[in-house]
Amino acid sequence: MTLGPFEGVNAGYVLELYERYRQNPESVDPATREAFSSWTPTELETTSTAAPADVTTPNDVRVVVGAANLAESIRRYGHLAARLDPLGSEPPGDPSLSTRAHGITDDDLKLLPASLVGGPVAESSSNAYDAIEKLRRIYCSTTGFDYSHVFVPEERTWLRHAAESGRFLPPLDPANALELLDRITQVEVFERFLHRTFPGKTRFSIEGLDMLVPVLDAIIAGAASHGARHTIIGMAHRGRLNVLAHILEKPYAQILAEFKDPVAAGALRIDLGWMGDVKYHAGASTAGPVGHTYVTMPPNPSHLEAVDPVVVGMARAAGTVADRPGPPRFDGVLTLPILIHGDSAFPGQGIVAETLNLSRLSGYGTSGTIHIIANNQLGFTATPDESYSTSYASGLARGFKIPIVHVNADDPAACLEAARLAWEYRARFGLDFLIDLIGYRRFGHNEGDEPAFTQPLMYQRIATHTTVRERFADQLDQQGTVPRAQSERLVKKYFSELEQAFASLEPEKDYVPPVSEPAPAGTAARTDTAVPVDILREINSALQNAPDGFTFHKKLERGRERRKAVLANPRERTVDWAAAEELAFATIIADGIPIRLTGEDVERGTFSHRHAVFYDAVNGSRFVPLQSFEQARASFEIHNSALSENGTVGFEFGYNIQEPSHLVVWEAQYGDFINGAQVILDQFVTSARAKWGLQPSLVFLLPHGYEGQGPEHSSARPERILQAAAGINLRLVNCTTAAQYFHLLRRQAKLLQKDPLPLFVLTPKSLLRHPAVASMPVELETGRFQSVIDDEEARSRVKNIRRVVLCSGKVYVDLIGSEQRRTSTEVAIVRVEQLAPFPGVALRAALDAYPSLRDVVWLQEEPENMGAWDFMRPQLEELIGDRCPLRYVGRARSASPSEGSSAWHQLNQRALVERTFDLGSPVAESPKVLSKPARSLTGSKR
Ligand SMILES: Cc1ncc(C[n+]2csc(CCOP(=O)(O)OP(=O)(O)O)c2C)c(N)n1
Repeated sequence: MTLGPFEGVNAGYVLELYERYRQNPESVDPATREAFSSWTPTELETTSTAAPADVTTPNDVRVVVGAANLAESIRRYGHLAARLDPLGSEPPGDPSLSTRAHGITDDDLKLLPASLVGGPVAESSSNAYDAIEKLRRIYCSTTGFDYSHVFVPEERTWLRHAAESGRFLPPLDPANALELLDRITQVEVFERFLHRTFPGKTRFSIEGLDMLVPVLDAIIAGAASHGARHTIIGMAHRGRLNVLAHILEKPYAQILAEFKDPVAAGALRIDLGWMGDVKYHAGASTAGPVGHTYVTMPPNPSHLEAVDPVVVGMARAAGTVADRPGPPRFDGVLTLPILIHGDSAFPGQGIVAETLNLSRLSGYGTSGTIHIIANNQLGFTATPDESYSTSYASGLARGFKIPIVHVNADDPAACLEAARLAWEYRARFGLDFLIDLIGYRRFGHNEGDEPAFTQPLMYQRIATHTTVRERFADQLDQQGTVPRAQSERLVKKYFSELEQAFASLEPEKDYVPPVSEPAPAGTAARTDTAVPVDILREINSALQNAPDGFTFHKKLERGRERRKAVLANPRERTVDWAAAEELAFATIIADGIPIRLTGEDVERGTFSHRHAVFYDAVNGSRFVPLQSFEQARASFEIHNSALSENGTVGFEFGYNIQEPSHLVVWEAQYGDFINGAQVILDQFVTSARAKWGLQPSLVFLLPHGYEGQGPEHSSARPERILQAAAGINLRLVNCTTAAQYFHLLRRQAKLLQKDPLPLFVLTPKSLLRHPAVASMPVELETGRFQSVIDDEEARSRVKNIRRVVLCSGKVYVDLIGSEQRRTSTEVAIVRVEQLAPFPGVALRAALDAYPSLRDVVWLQEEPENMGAWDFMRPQLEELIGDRCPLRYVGRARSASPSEGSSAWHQLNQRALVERTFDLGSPVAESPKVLSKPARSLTGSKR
């Protein structure tokens, strides 16, 4: 055992150990015992320039241990005594930070060598006291370094050295100081101008956190110097306009035009489905690189933190190269994501934890996201005590081993040091970093709000608290660096810039609505998706080529044998759902379109049907056929996701809008769980086009169908999706055959450029392997996706048909497998494969084919207040007119999507089928259907 030159915590630990050994040699392990038998603690004196202390007596050991522990306490808990609040509140402090708490005095420290404290401060100190005082200035000043939770020694050592070396402090020479003063003047004057010009108008001023802008400048410039070419910033309302103006370079004229609200004068394009959004939600991109990097800020809904996974997904996509077969390559250096959080929202919103949890997962990492908490010490009216249970707003980040720097936003140099540390750490370790920028909020939550109602004392202090610009200008004036007259000239300069922009404003011209033109009608319907069987056979056979010596699991071998022959006979129903999906994906990749497929357990597939990834049964190695087949011309990536919906769907949405040329597919474990992502669906996926002119094309695979598995494994809640459907914002499909699925996926890939829309697919569960769902190879070679499928059997007797039943998905299979179907000659079953957009033309054609209709039935498995009924009803009524009545068959209105009992389920399914075919019973006259539970099934005797 070589004990080497000791420093800091090591010294403390070793000396503690040595003291134990001295008192009882048996209390340490044999190797340590042996080392200590020939060692004395004077070996600690290595590099000190101070008079060497002879540390050999027990009392000396106690003093040395005390000194080492004091140094360690300052490093670990110094942030608790740091003066982080610009408003001057007392820091909590910690007893372990006092010298006395360690049983020693300042005089004791003066007799000890500085090397005992260790780190860069030791090198310039004459003794331990001197070094400790320097540590106090570093750790207990206006910066609180909070990194002791970082477990990886290399990272922690780097952070310690970075904090203690002062290497990241900005040089505040005249040039730098003036530049910084100039910047914070620009930031402050912008807000003051808006305040004066639009009194009372909401702008969510940055004031109190003005240093956010120079901090962003420093991070972006630093990252660019390390090779970043694209910065993506996610942020909420606070300070957004200022960041848009000064970091994204959004012209003042455009922002001022938005304050004038020019929509009233004709910019509204409701004809294109565009509704716009409030100005502090708008996104922007720089027209060209700023320094060396482009900067983008995606639009953001009010839902705090919801943009977090979107930004990291965008960053992932921006750094991904996917144009070659195999897995895509990700280069995190190219893209820098920055997330600006609220101090109440960060700890409070679960999506933050979901996003942080993605940060180190393969397939989701960004090589480090820089987080900034814009900490104004309030959330609307709520205080920190009311907002979080952690000590700091940033507490959550500790669990993810993210280094944290708390910094007083009134100390410009400290803020810039934090920024420099952040990007250097990211550049070195490729990991997340968090800056807790602690300031205050000069006005109320918004500018029309009275904050003194709830925070009277705080706002008394704020009323007399000078701005960071004024403080810094004073400081520079006193130092003689920048005279006061010069700083006043800066204020005037920026006021006059804004006044000029305002005077020459032409709101109708300066305001540019981000409208997306819809594709010409019928684009999707005309899309050709057929693939000749010969080509499919070649691709299929290439997909079966496993690496030499690869051992498949025995049970999977049988499936692979079947898969080999899946296209053998063009007219045999051999193509099941999984085969159709794999062939669709393979042909899309062969067309040069990269695919990304993620979701919980997607590699195997929840229902053990996909097996897109094989593991060698002997050595565990991975084989992904879609990454290695010979015809591939683009990458394929598939990732089992973290157990998250809101976070992962947000991530995929971001990936999708950043890389719209990739087919991005997210699969729910069961469709029911998608409501965990309801915020992302509502605020981004289905409304992004109407609010922000974005054109997402994300695909959702949502296992759906009533199979007796209870209320949480039956319904993907199509009613929620349909409620959001408004013509040009999404497609919802519930298709019934493997061939339809094949054409649908291929159509989506082809529409990525021409007519992108999010696609929701209600996918089968038990039907994945059902013969009724399987298709013939020839169906892949001919045709295309059909939004409505007419009843082939009924075609020969159209005049006899009294009832057309319209239905969708699995319930169709229940109908055609029923006894009633075999005997009934008067009922035709028409499948509505696409629910939204409403396939009116195809449905009209189908209904027109039956001249003798007595009624049309909408059949669904879901309760009447769920499923597609509410969406279909008005549109079908309009389509059918007074030709015949429209009736409903389905479960009665219910608070829960399905029964919890499998037997009860079967009862209801049977009743559905019976009512559907029953042309004569009074039930057919009544829209209300379905049984109550039989007493025997409820288990109740009453
Ligand atoms: C998900 C969500 N819940 C509630 C709100 C309403 N709301 C808007 S701002 C705000 C306070 C946010 O506080 P903080 O995160 O500290 O940011 P600040 O406004 O102080 O900058 C609240 C509760 C919201 N916008 N989003």
